[in-house]
Amino acid sequence: MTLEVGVLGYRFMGKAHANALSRLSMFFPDAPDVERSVLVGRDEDALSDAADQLGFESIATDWEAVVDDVDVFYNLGPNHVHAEPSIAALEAGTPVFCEKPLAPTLAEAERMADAAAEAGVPNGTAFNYRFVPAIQHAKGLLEAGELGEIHHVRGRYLQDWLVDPEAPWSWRNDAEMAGSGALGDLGAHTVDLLRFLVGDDDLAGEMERVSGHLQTFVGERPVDGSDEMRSVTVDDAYSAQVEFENGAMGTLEASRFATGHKNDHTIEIHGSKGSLRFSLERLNELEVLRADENRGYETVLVTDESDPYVDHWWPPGHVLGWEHTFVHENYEFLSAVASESSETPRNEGGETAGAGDTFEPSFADGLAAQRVLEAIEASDEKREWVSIS
Ligand code: SOE
Repeated sequence: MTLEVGVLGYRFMGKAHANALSRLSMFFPDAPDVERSVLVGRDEDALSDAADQLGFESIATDWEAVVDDVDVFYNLGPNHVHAEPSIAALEAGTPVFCEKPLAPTLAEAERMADAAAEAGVPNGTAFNYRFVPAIQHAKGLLEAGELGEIHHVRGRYLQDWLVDPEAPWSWRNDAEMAGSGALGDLGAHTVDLLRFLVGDDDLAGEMERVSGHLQTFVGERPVDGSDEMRSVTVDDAYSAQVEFENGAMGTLEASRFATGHKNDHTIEIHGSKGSLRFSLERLNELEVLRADENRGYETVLVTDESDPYVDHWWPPGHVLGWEHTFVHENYEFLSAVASESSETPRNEGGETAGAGDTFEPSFADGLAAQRVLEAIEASDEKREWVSIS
C-alpha cells in the first residue's frame, strides 16, 4: 500500500519534511511506501518550482480540495493556517501531521485537539527534537531512575537572527500570524522536550505554574524590498520560572537576540543521583554525571547501539545531524498511519479503532505545550505567577 501525502507549505519546513519523505524508502525499508502526491500553497509559480525541486507529483492552490483526497495531510504552513485545514482534514478522517506550535492561540489549539480526539485517526505535532537519539537515550536513563529524584530542570533555546535591527520583518514577527515570537517558535520545543523527558508522574510530573517575562527589543522592522516599516507584535525573547507537579524547579529561556548563537537548544537536568546535559549543537553527544562515581560529566557518544535508529543509517560513529530528526519523526508518524490503515479502512464511517494516540507527540501534546506558553504570556501580562489549567 502506498500512502499519498499532501503537504501544505513549501518553505523551510516543507523542504525539511520533503527531504525526510524522500529518504524513507532508501534508509527505512520497513516504512510504508509514500508518494509525495500534492504540494499546496497560494502562489502557483512558486509552488510549481517548489514541487519540481521537492519531488511532488502535482500542485494545488486550494487545500479544501486536497484534505480528504490524500491518505495523510501535512500542515507545514505558518501558524495562522494550522487550524482550519487541519480540522477539515481530521473531519474527513485524514491523519494530520502539523508543525509546531500547534496554533497561534490556545483556543485554536483546543479546537484542533478536540477534532483529533473526535476523528480517532493518527495525529502528530512535529516536535522533531524528541527524535534525537541522545534525547531518547536521556529518556531511557530518566525512566530507569538513574538520575533519581528530579530537582532542577533547565531549558534554553538561543538564536540570533533578529539581533540586527535591519533584519526584515516576516510573519514570525506578527502576533496574528505567529501567535507569539521566541516563546512559541522556540519555547514550544523546550516545553515539549521537558514534558517528554521528565513529565511522567514518577519524575517531575507536568508543569504546574509559571512566572514569565517577555521582551521585544526592536519594535518595527523593514519590509524586504520596500521602504515600508512594519510593527513587531510578538516577543523577541522570553524567560520563565516553572514549578513542576512533584516540586521540581525549572527555568526556561529563548531568544532571537542571543548574539553568536545560531540554534543552541540546551537542556540540563539535575536529580538526586546525577545530572545530564544536552546541546542541539552537539546532538550526537549526551553528557551524564553520576554522583556515586565522582568523575564529573562524562560524554556518552550516542552513535552506537544506544541509538534506536542506528541500524537504519551508517556504521556506528558516523554522526547524524538536524535533518535526521525529521526522518525519524516521519518514519514513526507514517508507521502509525500505516498500522491504523491496515486495521480500519479510511472514511468508512462508524467507529474507528481509536489509534489516534499511537503516535506521540500528538495534538494533545501540542495542546499541553500551548497551555504552558499561554500561561507564560498571561503571567507576563499580569506580572504574577499563573497556574496551568
Ligand atoms: C526558527 O528559526 C526555527 O526555524 C524554528 O521554527 C524551528 O522549529 C527550529 O527547529 C529551528 O528554528
